[in-house]
Amino acid sequence: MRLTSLTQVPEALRPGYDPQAHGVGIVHLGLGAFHKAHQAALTDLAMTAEGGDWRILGVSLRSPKASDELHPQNGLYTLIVKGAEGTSAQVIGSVADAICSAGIPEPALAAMAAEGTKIVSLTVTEKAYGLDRAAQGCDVAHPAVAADLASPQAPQGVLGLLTEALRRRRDAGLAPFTVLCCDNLPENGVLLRGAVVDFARRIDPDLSEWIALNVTFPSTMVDRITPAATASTLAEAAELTGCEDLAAIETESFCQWVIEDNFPQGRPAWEAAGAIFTDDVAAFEAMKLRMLNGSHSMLAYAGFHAGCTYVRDVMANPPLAKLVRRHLATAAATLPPIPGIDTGAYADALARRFENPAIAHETFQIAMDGSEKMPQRIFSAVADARAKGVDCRAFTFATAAWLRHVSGATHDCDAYELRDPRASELQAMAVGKDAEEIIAALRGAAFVPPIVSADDGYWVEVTGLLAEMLFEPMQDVIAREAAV
Ligand code: CS2
Repeated sequence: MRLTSLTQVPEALRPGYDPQAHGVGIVHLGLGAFHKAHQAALTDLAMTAEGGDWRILGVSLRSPKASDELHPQNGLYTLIVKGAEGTSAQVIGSVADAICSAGIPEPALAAMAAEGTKIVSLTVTEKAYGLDRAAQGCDVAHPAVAADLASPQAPQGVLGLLTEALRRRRDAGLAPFTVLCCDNLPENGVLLRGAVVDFARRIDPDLSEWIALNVTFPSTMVDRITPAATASTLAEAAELTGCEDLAAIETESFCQWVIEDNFPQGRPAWEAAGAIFTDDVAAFEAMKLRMLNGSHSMLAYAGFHAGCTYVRDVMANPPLAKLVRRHLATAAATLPPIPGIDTGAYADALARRFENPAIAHETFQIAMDGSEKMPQRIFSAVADARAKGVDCRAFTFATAAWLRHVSGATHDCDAYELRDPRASELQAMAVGKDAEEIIAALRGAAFVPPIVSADDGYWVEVTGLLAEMLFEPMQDVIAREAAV
């Protein structure tokens, strides 16, 4: 097939507006597949519905791969949507351009400080924030935070970039931008606000006060299952559009965005794209983190070690699928009621999404960064479960499966990379150790909340399960667990 450029895509697949006629109003930090499938796609729909200068300058913080792919395509890319109703493709026009700030922060800072920029949004994953969650401030031991505190005018990390750009705006007499965190963290706006205000205080107390008084950090809940793009994604995009596209991505049809409406400088008409604006994002976020993400983490660890490459393989394995259902029900039982939400129906919908045969979502991908994910996905639910008398077996099972993964080798001794910012700390705790030793070390780790660390009954159960998982094939442990 002879492929053309994306600018020549058939009319029906083009953005519903002329991208060039719209200015940039958003700088996005963390230009990955998730941003392209979620916020950029919804901004595209919002501009189709109501216009506005809301195009996005995408910034990758670490690798130039995304900008190398998107820049030559004028920011255009194909979004392939795979649902029960079939597969469709659409070219997204909301990304105006893409740059990489690694080692050269100036263009990103200049864009964030530009008068037209009203929003800086972020999807940088949990580990990039340098959050000290206990104190809700910045973690000065985090390498990017420490480096940015030492040279605040040439920042590399998100706290440094946000703070320096806000300083420039204040000094230029410009209104601040709204900071929109779109990562899977509880009350993500509140957490990020605390970290930025604390970071700025360490450099310039007046700036910190100006930020605290003038900058809004709405919290959000974001949801769309988006696997990393592969060669087959690009081949499918070429087939669907007739165009060559190095930046194509694929995602599910489900998409949810719950946002606190606090944008003093304005925002796109995201409600026209289906976003929900509410004052109570925290309740939605807790539900999503504990149910979707918590069961995702459990099934990623247990599934990967039971030979399931993709989430859909887990759901096709009856004992594992039963444990996913158990996890969803347990997580739901820890939540306070949310008006208008039936958590049973939400659990059913999640199971169907996980089963989606068209989505190849790797368990190994979800297994990444466990030490950054377990606190809000599993540990935060334990205290509520105890208070409500909910059986914690689903959580002890998930915790043991995560610790099994930390060993870095399968039951058949195939080694894999432990992808976690605390990989060396975790492996020092776990490799060559027995279950008791691993648990004793883990209970002292800073990322385990004290109330969970002190729960002897919890750890007795984790120890028993981990001992089984260290000695037996994971499939056998799963089969026994599901038979209960
Ligand atoms: C997943 C999430 O990789 C992970 O840890 O649990 O990325 C999940 O797919 C998204 O939050 C879905 O919205």
